[in-house]
Amino acid sequence: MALLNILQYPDRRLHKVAKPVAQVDDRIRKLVRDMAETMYEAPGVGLAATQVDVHERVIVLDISETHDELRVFINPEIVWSSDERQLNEEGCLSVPGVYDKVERPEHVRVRALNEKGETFEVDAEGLLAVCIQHEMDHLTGRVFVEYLSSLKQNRIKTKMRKQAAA
Ligand code: GNR
Ligand code: NI
Repeated sequence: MALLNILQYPDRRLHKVAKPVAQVDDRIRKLVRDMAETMYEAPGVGLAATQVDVHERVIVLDISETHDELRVFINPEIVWSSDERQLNEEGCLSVPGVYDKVERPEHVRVRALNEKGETFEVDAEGLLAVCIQHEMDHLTGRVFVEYLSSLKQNRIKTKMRKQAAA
């Protein structure tokens, strides 16, 4: 097991687009274990491979209070999303200390591979739906602050650069 370094916004590597995993093998299973350890230690409810500078479509999530319900999504795709929207306060391990409201579909149906390389689908709503969409955005190079006004984005960039320099 190993703790991985989490890239901090604004870092251009957070905007790279992840490639699909070609084969779910031991290398991917080790990445999943290390990402889970990094997420629990942070602590966070989710982590995308992009955040640890690995540009492959891998996500780990655990929204349980007991931190014992790890969910792994490899090559996730949203196969359906609702017209209904929800407005939720989001945060991100790559933008620590920043929280703001983002509107997203309330329900999504996601198809992905598990750690054994088997296809599964899950219907998600509420916080799970928010987190899946937040993590899938990371895989396409999008950080949640990009949904905010450019004024807010510039303030966040300035604040993060000051924190990084301190
Ligand atoms: O830990 C996290 N909490 C969170 C809260 C609301 C909406 C999304 C998230 S994801 C975040 C961890 C993270 O940055 N994942 O990419
Ligand atoms: Ni995030």
